[in-house]
Amino acid sequence: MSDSKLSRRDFVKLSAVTGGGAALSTSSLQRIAPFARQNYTRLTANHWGVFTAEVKNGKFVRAVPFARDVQPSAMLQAMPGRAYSETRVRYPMVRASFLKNGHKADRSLRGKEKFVRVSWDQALDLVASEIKRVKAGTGNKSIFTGSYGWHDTGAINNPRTLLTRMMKKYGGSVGGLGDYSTAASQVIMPHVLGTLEVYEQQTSWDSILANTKLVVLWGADLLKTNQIGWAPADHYAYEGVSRLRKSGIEVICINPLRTETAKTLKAEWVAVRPQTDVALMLGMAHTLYQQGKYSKDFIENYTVGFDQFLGYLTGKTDGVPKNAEWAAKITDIPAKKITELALKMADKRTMLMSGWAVQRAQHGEQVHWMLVTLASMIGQIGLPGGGFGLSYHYDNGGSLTAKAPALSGISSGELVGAAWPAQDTKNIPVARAAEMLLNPGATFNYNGKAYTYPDIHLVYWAGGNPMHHHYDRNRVVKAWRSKPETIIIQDPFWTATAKMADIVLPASTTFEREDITQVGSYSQKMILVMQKVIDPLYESKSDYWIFSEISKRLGFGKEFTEGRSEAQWVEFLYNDAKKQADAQKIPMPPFDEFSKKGYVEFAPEADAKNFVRFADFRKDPEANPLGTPSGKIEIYSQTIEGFHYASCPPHPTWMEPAEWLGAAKAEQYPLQLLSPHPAHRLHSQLDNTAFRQTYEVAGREPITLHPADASARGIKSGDVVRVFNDRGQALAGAVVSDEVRRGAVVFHEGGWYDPADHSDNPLCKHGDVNTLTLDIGTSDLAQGGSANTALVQLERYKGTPPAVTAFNNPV
Ligand SMILES: Nc1nc2c(c(=O)[nH]1)N[C@H]1C(S)=C(S)[C@@H](COP(=O)(O)OP(=O)(O)OC[C@H]3O[C@@H](n4cnc5c(=O)[nH]c(N)nc54)[C@H](O)[C@@H]3O)O[C@H]1N2
Ligand SMILES: Nc1nc2c(c(=O)[nH]1)N[C@H]1C(S)=C(S)[C@@H](COP(=O)(O)OP(=O)(O)OC[C@H]3O[C@@H](n4cnc5c(=O)[nH]c(N)nc54)[C@H](O)[C@@H]3O)O[C@H]1N2
Ligand SMILES: [Mo]
Repeated sequence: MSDSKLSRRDFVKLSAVTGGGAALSTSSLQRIAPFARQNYTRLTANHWGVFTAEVKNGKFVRAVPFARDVQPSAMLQAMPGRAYSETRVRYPMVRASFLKNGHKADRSLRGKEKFVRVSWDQALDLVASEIKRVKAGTGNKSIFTGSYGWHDTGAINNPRTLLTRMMKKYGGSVGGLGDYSTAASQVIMPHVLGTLEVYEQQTSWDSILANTKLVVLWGADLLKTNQIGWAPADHYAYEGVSRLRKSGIEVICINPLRTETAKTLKAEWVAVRPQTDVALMLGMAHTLYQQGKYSKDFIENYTVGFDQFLGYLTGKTDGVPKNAEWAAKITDIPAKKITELALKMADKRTMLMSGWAVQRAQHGEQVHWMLVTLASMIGQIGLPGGGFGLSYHYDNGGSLTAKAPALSGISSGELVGAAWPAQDTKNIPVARAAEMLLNPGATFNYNGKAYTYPDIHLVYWAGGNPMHHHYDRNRVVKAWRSKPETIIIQDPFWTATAKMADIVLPASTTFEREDITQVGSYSQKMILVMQKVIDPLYESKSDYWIFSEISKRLGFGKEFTEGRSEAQWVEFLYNDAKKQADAQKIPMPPFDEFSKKGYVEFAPEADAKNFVRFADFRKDPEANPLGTPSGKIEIYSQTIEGFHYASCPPHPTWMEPAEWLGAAKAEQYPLQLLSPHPAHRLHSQLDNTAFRQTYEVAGREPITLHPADASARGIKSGDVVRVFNDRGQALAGAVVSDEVRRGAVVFHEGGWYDPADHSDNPLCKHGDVNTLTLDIGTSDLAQGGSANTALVQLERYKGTPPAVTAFNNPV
């Protein structure tokens, strides 16, 4: 989609800032250790896609996208700047008083004091002795290695897996359960559909283009979020969206924000009030029921529990019919429009494409449950181009799946030793991490069982940035400054998390080591060697090297590495995949040939273009039942009924969230805070490059607000504003635009945290949205994070805004 508005605008803006070249200053270049003055190229890949790294005079200067990438991400231009960022952690570092007093050091000084450079031997000895000490004292269950995060790609250097592998060989540790992305849906969907559903291949784009008459983007921004993938992105979705634009197929965007995807596709914009999608869907479902326009055949043959749901829908059980008029009051969409939308969707072949922000909110479980219920009433699930899809916006869902072997990674391994009693409570839902640290011994519910939070004494985080990703920053900081005795961070950069640690281990970036990866989480179209581009900068080391060295000190170095170097693992994993391929008659060259070329490509399966999700179930639900207790779609779940959770009733239900525009609290904090994912970063990653100059406003993270909300506060575009609520406060740069609905503000996640002082409620000078979010679980069922359940107020910042120091190193 090389002609899309998004890409053209980005490339123009970018070349103005970077001159089309590398995003780094000459001064930073000069400080880098001298390399051989060599010119060469290397093929590699990371979350952003496949590219060739150009090296000039020993320096990585440019990432040139893979020739057949239909829409490379503009963010590729930030790659050299990522490698040479001034924020690189250059050496192993230890917090001054921790070096002196060990775990007895004053924890409240975290983030306040200097770090001292130590040798690798000293750092590794210290880490190993801390792990030994805690294990001997309070046991493996007081070591937290949840270590959630979007570290880079690679089957070998997956720091979270390597950390788990190391700790399993040492008797175990407390890990993280689920993710921040889809926590609510991935727990409820197995009850409803028998699959996680959020990570499933979607009905193909070809099927959509040939059959669909109406595409609904339900809180999904395909052009923005498909730039990156968990495995390197193949960008197939851009071809899909490009063809969709030319096809003339009708597109509707239901979103408080008019997205780039909506604009590119000239979609009708339905600016729903945030967090009220369940009410909107109920209003539509009521319309279809009342007018007899729903598929009785589908409901009867493919679902269970519609009758029990009906009592709620019609108001028989609670006296409140969930009709279009009822929904209009909650959603701020006129009843006529709700009726019209419902009838249109039932009338045409419709694909409901939903993103995930809708479920990253309190009661987030209900949204996709209600979407599946609505799609069931429309009755097109399993038909070409019809039904719903929860991953068109992610990992390029809807691409063509190749006939390819699975590339495995180094495994997290088997638990060794009896230190960890056999029980299933050792992992904590990832978004409950601060809660766990603050409330050891407290019980919580999760998916039908009650658990107890362990008492954590040591935290080891490698490849994630909790001081970006976790909600309610002041609360996380409080947890870190009060509870754990030891905090170890392993990252290439001085993130806010690293600044708040005791021991900081400098990981190299993927450009500085060799690895292997599959390309395209769904398409699986290639296996590729991530060739090393440059030598490790400063004293940084690969994650594999670091964990191997610590394992050695813990007494099981050989068991950890299985005697293989990273290069030997690349060959081993390739040959393992080749064994599967040979058995399936999929052509794969011998390793030497592969490693010379750099990649092997796999052809799409013969019928990939015709793939329709749920087609088999549709054809014969008895022969191909779903993995639910009934084998059918569960509109009412007896399993969930048995849990007796007020926060997650047994059928889709509209429940008011703790903070929304209809809450009493909206009088004090009248703006709903949305924190979607940034178009020009991967979470907090790349913010520490010159690339941020392409989106920053007044040197801060932008916040977008409606002209009426802006003028009521005397705010214009370019102003520095203070965003605040009872939990926190942050500065941001105002963007006034009627592309966000009134009453909502858009403040992307991932702006680097930059506290102005060491108080309990410091002003973030740069714009970390999680200073303002609410740290509560989605419900007792999934305990996901509730990013989008937050109200704020906003004012023009008076006086001279303080200088941003987020990208300064603490040494
Ligand atoms: N308000 C709000 N908050 C959110 C969200 C939201 O929608 N709103 N979304 C949530 C979601 S869905 C997610 S997935 C999380 C993301 O949260 P994170 O995944 O924690 O965010 P990243 O910024 O990607 O952090 C990855 C870290 O890994 C480091 N890293 C990169 N490569 C390597 C490597 O090779 N080795 C090591 N050791 N480290 C490496 C990076 O420098 C970075 O610090 O954020 C969540 N937070
Ligand atoms: N460029 C880029 N791409 C990414 C990422 C990134 O950081 N940067 N992160 C990756 C990761 S880890 C994940 S989990 C996915 C996230 O994928 P998503 O969760 O789908 O992405 P978001 O941007 O949070 O939200 C998508 C849309 O939902 C809308 N929305 C918010 N609240 C509501 C609401 O109440 N109702 C409706 N109808 N719409 C609403 C937002 O305005 C936004 O346009 O993206 C992945 N892709
Ligand atoms: Mo995510």
